[in-house]
Parts: sequence; C-alpha cells; structure tokens
Amino acid sequence: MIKGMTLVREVASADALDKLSRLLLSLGFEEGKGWKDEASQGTALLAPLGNLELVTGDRPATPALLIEVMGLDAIHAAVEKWLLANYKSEEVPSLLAAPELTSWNSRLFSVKLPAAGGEGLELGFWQSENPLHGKPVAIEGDLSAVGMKVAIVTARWNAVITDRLLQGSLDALVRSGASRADIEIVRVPGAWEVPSAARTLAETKKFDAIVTLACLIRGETAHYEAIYNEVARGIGQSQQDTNIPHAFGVLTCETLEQALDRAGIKAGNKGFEAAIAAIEMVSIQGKIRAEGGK
Ligand code: DLZ
Repeated sequence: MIKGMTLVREVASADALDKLSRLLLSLGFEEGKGWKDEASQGTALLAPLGNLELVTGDRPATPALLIEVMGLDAIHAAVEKWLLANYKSEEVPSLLAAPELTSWNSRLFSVKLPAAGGEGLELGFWQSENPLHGKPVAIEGDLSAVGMKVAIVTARWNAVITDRLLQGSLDALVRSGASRADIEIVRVPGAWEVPSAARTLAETKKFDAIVTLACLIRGETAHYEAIYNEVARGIGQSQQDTNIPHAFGVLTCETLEQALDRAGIKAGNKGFEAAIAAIEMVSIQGKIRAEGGK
C-alpha cells in the first residue's frame, strides 16, 4: 500500500537550505520533521496534496518540480522579493520568469535557483484557470425554481419581521424562475403553529418544498427556549417524516433590532436565504434520485 511520496532535491549549502526553506514555508508549505546529523541535514516541506504525473507525447517542457498554488501573482511577487534579497538584482530577470498561460488552461512561472558548483534547482509555480479545478466531484443543487411548487408558512407574530422574511422568500423564488401561481402562502398565529401547518402542507404531497418563517425574540418571550426547541424539532421531524425539504427561516434573536438586521436591514434577509436553500435541496434530491437510478 502506498503511504506517500518524497522528492529529494539537493541545495548548495546549509545557508541555502535555510533561506529556501524559509521562503517555501512563508508561501504555505507546512513544516514537516526535518533532520540533521554531523554530515548533512534536511528540511521536510509538506504540501496538502501531491501526485506523481506520468506523461508522454509532444508537450512543452515544464520544470520537473511543479508547485500548485492559489494567488499566483502574490506568490510571484514574494519570490521576486526573496530573489532580490538573496541574489544580485541584475541576476533576477534571468532567474525569474513572468507568469504565462500554459496550453493546459493554467498560468505558470518558473524560478531558477543556481547553486555554486551544483546543478541548482528549478521550480515551477502554477495555478489553474479553471475555477472547478481540484474540487472534489460532488452532487450540487442548481438554483433554478422553474416549475417548482413551494409552500411558505409564515407566523403573524412579529409581523414587522416575518413580512420582510416573506418578501425575501418570494423574491428568491420568483427571481429563480418560480411562478407566483405555484407558491402557496399560509399564515399561522405564531412560531408555535409553524411545524403543524408545515407538516399538513407536506403531507398533501402537492409541494416540492416548504419554507418556514417565524421570529422569536428572547426579550419578549419568557418561554423562548421551550418554543424554539419545539419549533425546530417539529419542522425537522416533518422534513424527515415526509422527505420533503423544509427550509428553516425561523429567526431567534435577542432584540428587535437584531431581528430587523436579519430581515434585510443589515445582515441579509434570512427569508431569501431559506428559499434559496429550499430550491437547492429540491434540485439535490432530484439529482441524488437520478444518480441512484444509474
Ligand atoms: C406567545 C408568543 C410569544 C410570547 N412570543 C412569540 C414570538 O416571539 N414569536 C412568535 O412567533 N410567537 C410568539 N408567541 C406565540 C406562539 O408562537 C403561539 O402562536 C401562541 O402561544 C399560541 O399557540
């Protein structure tokens, strides 16, 4: 069983080893377990990922040691600064190349680190231009609500807040392509009643998702914890029992001001966010079912 891979490169001196190790650590390598004995020493520089790439065919030459990075231009600037501190300034242009596009949808720059009397070292730093590069393949939901039927349950208690949450949810659904005719709005007295209405709606099997909206304010609700726990439990249980996504747009706030902030004044609109989560979950469910049928 393979455990790991180690690439060994020799540098000219203990001083060169120290300087280069510092540079690479500052760029993001993690320090591993180095070693030192009477005759020699080594620094271990750990990268989060590594792979052995075997290639063939007619292809442009690349440095044998390629380091994948994020923020290529910042890395280039840091390497240039380091070169200027450690080599003569007139040497630097011949040691450091500018980042260039490769034929494999990436940008790359190479840096040569000559060693007195030795082979020296050439490093290539590169960054993919593909935003999905390196991301694990995953099932992800789309944000299209076209054709989706959604029920929104909203509490009348603290209506100054819940009406804003409702506007946010409607905005998200309609902007994502849902038809207003496919959105059912149900108003209930307070947060306490939300789970039961959500469950009744879910059990009709007429809706792809349920969005639940309410606002509990601790300062005004003595039994706040008791109500909140039951509301959260009831909505979660309805979702699990019916297998229809229930988005949780129940605000739990210390003050009215905090609630206003979360209803669109400052910190986004939680009703909007809940509706987006519902849309995403409907899409994810469809994809998981489709994958399962493969
Ligand atoms: C009673 C009550 C209180 C004190 N506070 C809130 C609140 O902050 N947010 C909310 O949505 N509802 C509150 N309620 C009403 C209860 O949720 C419920 O509607 C009533 O107790 C009637 O069952």
